Amino acid sequence: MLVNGKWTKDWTPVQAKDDKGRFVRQVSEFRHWITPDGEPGPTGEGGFKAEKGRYHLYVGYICPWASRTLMVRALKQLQDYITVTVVNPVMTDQGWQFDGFPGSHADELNGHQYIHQLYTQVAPEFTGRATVPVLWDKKLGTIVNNESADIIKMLNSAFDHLTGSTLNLRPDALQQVIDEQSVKVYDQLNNGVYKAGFASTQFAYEEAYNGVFSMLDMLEKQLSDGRKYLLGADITELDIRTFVTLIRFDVAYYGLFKCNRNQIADMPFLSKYVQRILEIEGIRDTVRIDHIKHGYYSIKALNPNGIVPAGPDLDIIG
Ligand SMILES: N[C@@H](CCC(=O)N[C@@H](CS)C(=O)NCC(=O)O)C(=O)O
Repeated sequence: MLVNGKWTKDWTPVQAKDDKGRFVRQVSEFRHWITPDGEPGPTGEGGFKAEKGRYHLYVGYICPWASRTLMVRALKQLQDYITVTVVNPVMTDQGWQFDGFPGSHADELNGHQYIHQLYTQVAPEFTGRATVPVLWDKKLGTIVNNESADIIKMLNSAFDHLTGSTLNLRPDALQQVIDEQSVKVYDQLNNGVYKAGFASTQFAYEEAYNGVFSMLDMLEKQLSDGRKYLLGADITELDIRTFVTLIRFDVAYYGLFKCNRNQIADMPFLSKYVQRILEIEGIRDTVRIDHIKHGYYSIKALNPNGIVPAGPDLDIIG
């Protein structure tokens, strides 16, 4: 991580822990919003008007948080509006690096070698972890936002007047239920698998493991009435938040994070649901199993010898 703008090498995936050994995730720092007219959003400053070609996403295919921004970019047909750079999924002792892995890119925009250099370019005294995703403004040469929960919301509406997209991932009538369920899905599933993987006590691990599987059981039941998506016939933000963890589950979380009661492949409704979402136009391009596998298994604290498991076979990806 960065401390007063200087890279410190003792990177550990356990960002912080509480008195019971629970993993605690860092709060994001850059919280401006792109809006149709450049007016300020719910947080941060104004001046970030939606414009074609002005904004850029730095992402990793390994990363569920970054991947949800890629999913919304695809669903909202923003590929021609927002450009993308993909980092190398293998974590180095300087954090995320550009280039050097099939499907990753050099940083053509800013010419950096590492993601942390983007942060110090904008905030020379930055203290914190240099995470992806980063939503970058090419015009002002700055970070707009590095919190994927904000980014997926702004991409859902800020460009609609330019793209003509009518898909709404947060319809008014569902916003409350999306937000309520998202809190639980985040706590028990998205972040729950990390809490299991990075627990530093048996207690914290078992607590997280139980949370993960009670959520998966609940979601399996929710889908068992034949509905297409979690809240009915149409895809919403809740599906995107859920999918990014489900698609990484069998290949990374089941083994590396010890979430091993069963795989998603053993849950028929969830398996079909994952498949259904993968088949939506543009979504398969946001998923690279090789990045996910090599990336997670490069976390030295959990897998010191760096051996990447051969299995499981994932029929689902094709
Ligand atoms: N709150 C952030 C979290 C992003 C995050 O934790 N990204 C991870 C990759 S999955 C990262 O870049 N970690 C690097 C580090 O912790 O040093 C978001 O959702 O955008």
